[in-house]
Amino acid sequence: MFIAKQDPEVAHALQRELLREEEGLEMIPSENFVSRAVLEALGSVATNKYAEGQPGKRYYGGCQEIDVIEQLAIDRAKQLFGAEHVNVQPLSGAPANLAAYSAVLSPGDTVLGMDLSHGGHLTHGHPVTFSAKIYNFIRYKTTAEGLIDYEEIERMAREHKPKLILVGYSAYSREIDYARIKAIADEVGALTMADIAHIAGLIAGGEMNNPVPLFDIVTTTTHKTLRGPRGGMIMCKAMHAKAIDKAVFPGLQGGPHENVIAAKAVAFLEALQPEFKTYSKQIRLNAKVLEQELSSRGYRLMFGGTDNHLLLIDVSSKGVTGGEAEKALDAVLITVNKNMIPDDPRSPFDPSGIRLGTPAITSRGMKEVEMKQIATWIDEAIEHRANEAHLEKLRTEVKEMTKRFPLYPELAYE
Ligand code: DSN
Repeated sequence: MFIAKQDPEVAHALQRELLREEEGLEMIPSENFVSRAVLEALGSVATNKYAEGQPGKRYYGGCQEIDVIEQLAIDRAKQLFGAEHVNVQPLSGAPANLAAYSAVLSPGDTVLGMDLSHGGHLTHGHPVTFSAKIYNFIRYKTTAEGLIDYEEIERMAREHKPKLILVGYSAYSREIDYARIKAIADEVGALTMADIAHIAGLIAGGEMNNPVPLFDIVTTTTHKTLRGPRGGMIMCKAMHAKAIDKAVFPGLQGGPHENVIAAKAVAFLEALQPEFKTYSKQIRLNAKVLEQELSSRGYRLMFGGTDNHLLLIDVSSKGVTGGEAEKALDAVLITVNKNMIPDDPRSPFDPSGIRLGTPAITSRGMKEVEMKQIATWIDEAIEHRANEAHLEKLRTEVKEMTKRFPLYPELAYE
């Protein structure tokens, strides 16, 4: 590796990060492990090129090969999701959402979106965001049973007459009835938008409902269940194509990151293969096993369980905060994130829950039997969090298991 000679400090940190990813169990549901082919595309010469504009219509010369790459990414995404129009240039999920809003909304317009603590996302109108300063976000919540409250959405839509109704979540673990939302939107004359960042891979693999044929706009990241590079994408009906493209560039962004777009193209080709269906099915099977194993040990699962890749768990009944549970699991090389639960009485810095998921460990080839073992370790780590000897024993066991599922066998930075 050139980097080892030229910059040993960065090389060393990368080597340590590689080791951390290999030794541990990555269970943050928004993370995944890309293939070597995706890594190669990310580190390719396409990073050198400016290509503002669209394939075939650029503001810079020398874009002939970049056009081929970006068109491949667009065509493959269209095929994967059945989209009429795709823009692969958004730098990530938050800019994709902002571009989508600015394409179809005027300042002051009303948007109906899910409350963050009920499984929504910051960019769906949380007061700390820039978009909340521009648009009038009204936020709906889940029912007392923890499910999407379609009747309440209908009531709120009739009352507030939003220009846009937004679904798609970052901690909600259940299926979404897109047809029902579309019917509500049609009744009040609203546009529909789904943010499928978390579940895009499950939709591509045919494991979850696909909003793309129904909704006006669908945004996603490409690095979660879709197992591509860190980036964003917007799909829409042909009637919104021009507005979406203009909102991304020149509205919000400059030159697209064409190395990332090359990596998106590679990841989409991978997602079109039959093995990806098997992969996405296994993600859900694994999440189901964790659901059963953890609820049988007395953990309270929000939303009553999971239909997708993630679990939101209230750990307060175990006498710990989300932050304490995250730390206990970190100590045994299991990486999760602390997370708010619906109407959490605690602060976001140390909430009542943890959120965990199966996309990354499933990419390593782990299946039901490993999930049972992992559930035992999670429970033991939380229960014995003050017992360093016990934590050391669990760390050793985790390392022994992860060794059996090599991640990047021939990769080294130093
Ligand atoms: N930060 C991402 C997540 O972890 O869900 C969403 O943007």
